[in-house]
Amino acid sequence: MSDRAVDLRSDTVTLPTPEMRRAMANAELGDDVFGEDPTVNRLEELAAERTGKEAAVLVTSGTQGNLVGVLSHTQRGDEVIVGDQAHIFHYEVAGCAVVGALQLRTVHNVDGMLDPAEVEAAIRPPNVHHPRTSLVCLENTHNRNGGAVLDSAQIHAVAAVAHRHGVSVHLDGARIFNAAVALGVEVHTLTAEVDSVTFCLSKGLAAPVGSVLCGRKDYIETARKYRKMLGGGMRQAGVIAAAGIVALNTMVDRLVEDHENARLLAEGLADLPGIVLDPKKVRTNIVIFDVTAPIGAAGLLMALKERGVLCTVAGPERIRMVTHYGIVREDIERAILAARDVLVGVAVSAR
Ligand code: TLP
Repeated sequence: MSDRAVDLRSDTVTLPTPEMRRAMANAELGDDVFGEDPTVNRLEELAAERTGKEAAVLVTSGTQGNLVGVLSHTQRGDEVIVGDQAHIFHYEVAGCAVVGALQLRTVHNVDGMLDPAEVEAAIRPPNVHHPRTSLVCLENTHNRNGGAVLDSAQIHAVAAVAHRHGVSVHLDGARIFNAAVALGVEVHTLTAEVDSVTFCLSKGLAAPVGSVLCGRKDYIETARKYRKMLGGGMRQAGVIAAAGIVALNTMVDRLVEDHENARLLAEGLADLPGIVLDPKKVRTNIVIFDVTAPIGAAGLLMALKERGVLCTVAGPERIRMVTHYGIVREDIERAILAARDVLVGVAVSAR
């Protein structure tokens, strides 16, 4: 058995493939702020094509992509509707409030979905006292909802309500390729109804850096200004884009493996004492479960770490594990064995 840690903290820990490293070393470069990096331009064209949008812009991260994406749809003082479990709401350092002077209004997230009727009720009618509702944000797959997947009908249902009221829709599609693979559809079928989408190259697709924001041509022109304002004008960024092109061309189909490993992990964990988890809900590469055992989430995380298995805490009684490129079936078996070792020990000593 290998001594290497089984790192299930995130798919952000993935390392670039040998083909990516070669492409980075050999990339044709120019100054991207002048629009002259041919490799960035190729990546942006490819990203626009995959998402079915007119244009795209390479950004430094998912967080920058969402912030630039939101700013490009809104004015200071507007209100943005997001799910109460959205990454934008929980993990993006209140960028919308700090940089955009935007008010976020939350509606319930259930299995990654927003209830269209609740969204409609949250859209403000014109009134001198109200902020203007200018945007609704969706997330697919949904991180805090355990990698839940939205299909095109669900996205359409929310987008139809927003558009009926003249409100735009931004999709945080950090893991949209996982959603597409889980559903067996092309990404553009999931992005057809949204006005903009951010997706990440540096998660399951294993590129070292970068995300892409896609949308209409004029919208992406606006986004380029906000990207520059936020320090995202990256000059010879073709070294990053080169890996991104390899990611899009070679790393999408293999996401199936990550999903199978996640399901296997969930099935193995669900049987253990003190774990509450429905493996049927695990459709992509994120496994989130509750720990009812007295050890708690922080205690389980530490005990697993001592056994060479790394994960993250998602709440006092909640753990997250993420499968990715570099995690193989044997790692999943090791993780399950380690969790069994800890939790069976806890159950026996509690008797
Ligand atoms: N998520 C990270 C952490 O921030 C929690 C992770 O390990 O999952 N949207 C979604 C849905 C994300 O999961 C993330 C990253 C982002 C946006 C932000 O991307 P980065 O980390 O590139 O800024």
